[in-house]
Amino acid sequence: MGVVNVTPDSFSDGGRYYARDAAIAHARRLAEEGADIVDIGGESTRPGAAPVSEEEELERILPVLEALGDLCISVDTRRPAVMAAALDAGASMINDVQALQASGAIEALRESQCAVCLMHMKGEPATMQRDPHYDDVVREVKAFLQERVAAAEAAGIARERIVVDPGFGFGKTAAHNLTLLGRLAELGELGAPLLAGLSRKSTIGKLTGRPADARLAGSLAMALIAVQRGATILRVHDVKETRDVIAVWEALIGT
Ligand code: 9MG
Repeated sequence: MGVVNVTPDSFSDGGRYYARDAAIAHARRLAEEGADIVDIGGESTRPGAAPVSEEEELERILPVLEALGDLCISVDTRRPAVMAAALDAGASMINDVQALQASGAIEALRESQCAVCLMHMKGEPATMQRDPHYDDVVREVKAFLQERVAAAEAAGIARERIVVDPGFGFGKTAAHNLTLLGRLAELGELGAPLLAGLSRKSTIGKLTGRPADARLAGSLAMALIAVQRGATILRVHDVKETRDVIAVWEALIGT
């Protein structure tokens, strides 16, 4: 899954794809590099990001989505109205960092056949990194995801449509993220495909001392570890390089 942020203030690319044509060209480049899914987002969820209205979010993503009808597009949104509009415009997947907890979110998806990513986040984006605490981060994230899968299924979203994600960096310290990565296989017990988004995140910055635009090597290491522990979808900025790493690993496990 390649990332396209149609935002002026994303942590990872600093707004380079905010303009419609730049976002479309970037999505096409990621698909050519081997992304099976392109994840388009119009709201930055990094702490401190400026709030965006529903209208603005729609204005950012819909023109991009409409120009990419031939690709498998995921839309990263927390808003039911944006989910519904994105599905009308041809999105195949909704990536919700709030795991369909917003009122009306489940209903927005129920009648469609789209896939949905249910992600764990502790707290709200603006404040989630203020001293997050867990007794056992893996157990708590797993219990949350289990509950959200059950809620989605009970509301009529078939299990085959659901992907789960521990939400690296969303209300988690670097130590929490490393524990989750190390024990990622335990989340495989939920029986849903596992998505991991570690690309360029601050834990890599903490481990390597590098800024977001110099975290490629760290991101590739994280991606490989995630796949080895059961992730089947990687949300990444650097598709070509990630593909190469996974191809080398797959050649080895195929021997
Ligand atoms: C939107 N977004 C930013 N980081 C993410 C992650 O790790 N997972 C998912 N599903 N979405 C993310």
